[in-house]
Amino acid sequence: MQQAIREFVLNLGVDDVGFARAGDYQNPKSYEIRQFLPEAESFIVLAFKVLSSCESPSWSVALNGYMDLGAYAREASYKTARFLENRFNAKVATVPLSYPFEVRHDRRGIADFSQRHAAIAAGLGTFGRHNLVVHPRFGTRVNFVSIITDLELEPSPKIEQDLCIHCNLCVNNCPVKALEQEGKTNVAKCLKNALPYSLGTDIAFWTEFGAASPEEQKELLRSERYGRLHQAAHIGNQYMCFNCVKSCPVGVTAGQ
Ligand code: B12
Repeated sequence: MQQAIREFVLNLGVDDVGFARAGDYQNPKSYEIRQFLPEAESFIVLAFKVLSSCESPSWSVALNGYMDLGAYAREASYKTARFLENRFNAKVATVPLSYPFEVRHDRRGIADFSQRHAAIAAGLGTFGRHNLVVHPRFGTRVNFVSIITDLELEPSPKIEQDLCIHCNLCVNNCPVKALEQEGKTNVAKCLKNALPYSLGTDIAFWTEFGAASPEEQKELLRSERYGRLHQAAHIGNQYMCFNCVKSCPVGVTAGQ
């Protein structure tokens, strides 16, 4: 069964796949894995190499590479889940690459499930100094999605070796010094810089709009700021910084 799933996933063009038992999923801030699928026994993590075009000097091209990855990952996750249902009569729960997640006042900006912890449990990498998962072949340039299932799958061996080379380039290249504290990204700093057109900016814009005169309101709606907010609302995450990923030298030549 394991081999059939691996072959199916790799034949879709997914770059790597790992397996873990439900009990191996550990994250104190996450919901319990059985909240997503009460019969959960195992989970499968798919790894997607980030396109080299994500390092384009053109911001729109770089972001488009991530959007391509997101669209493809969604399709691959759905196809894999359907394969498990059809072939093995399995129950499945697909967990998103990024959004949606529950919006709650008591867990602001925290997703329901951690793809990074799932990837590590499934033997797909180890945490680096930038708090991202470093894959043995693709380094930092990799994203993950998980599929939880009631199938009993043999877990992949975990990676014991530290894959981060501790060069500190990610720390030094972070424009807002969000990685100074080892093991903890300063989320507020990273968010403000990497996603400057997210909810906080939206609220600030509309607060200013509400207090403005009709003429000022017209100007605000014609502004570049509003244009970027409007676009972000359509495309979802409008990332403007990729420095911690781009500066990582681990696995730079893999799969390019
Ligand atoms: C929210 C989120 C962010 C937030 C917060 C990041 C963080 N350190 O938690 C922001 C917008 C800042 C962000 C930035 C980035 N992210 Co991000 N992000 C996520 C997302 C959607 C959810 C993370 C989460 O809440 N997990 C669930 C909780 C239970 O587990 P946790 O991760 O251990 O918990 C963290 C959060 O709770 C967070 N947190 C705590 N309090 C608060 C408060 C607020 C307001 C926020 C926003 C977060 C937050 O801090 C915890 C410890 O890190 C995941 C996808 C996923 N579902 O895992 C991708 C994910 C972690 N991100 C990813 C990537 C690639 C990035 C960026 C490179 C994107 C970019 N272009 O800039 C940067 C890297 C920043 C860094 N070096 O840390 C990848 C990582 C891949 C890898 N190789 O490891 C993931 C796994 C997406 C994916 N499916 O592949 N991200």
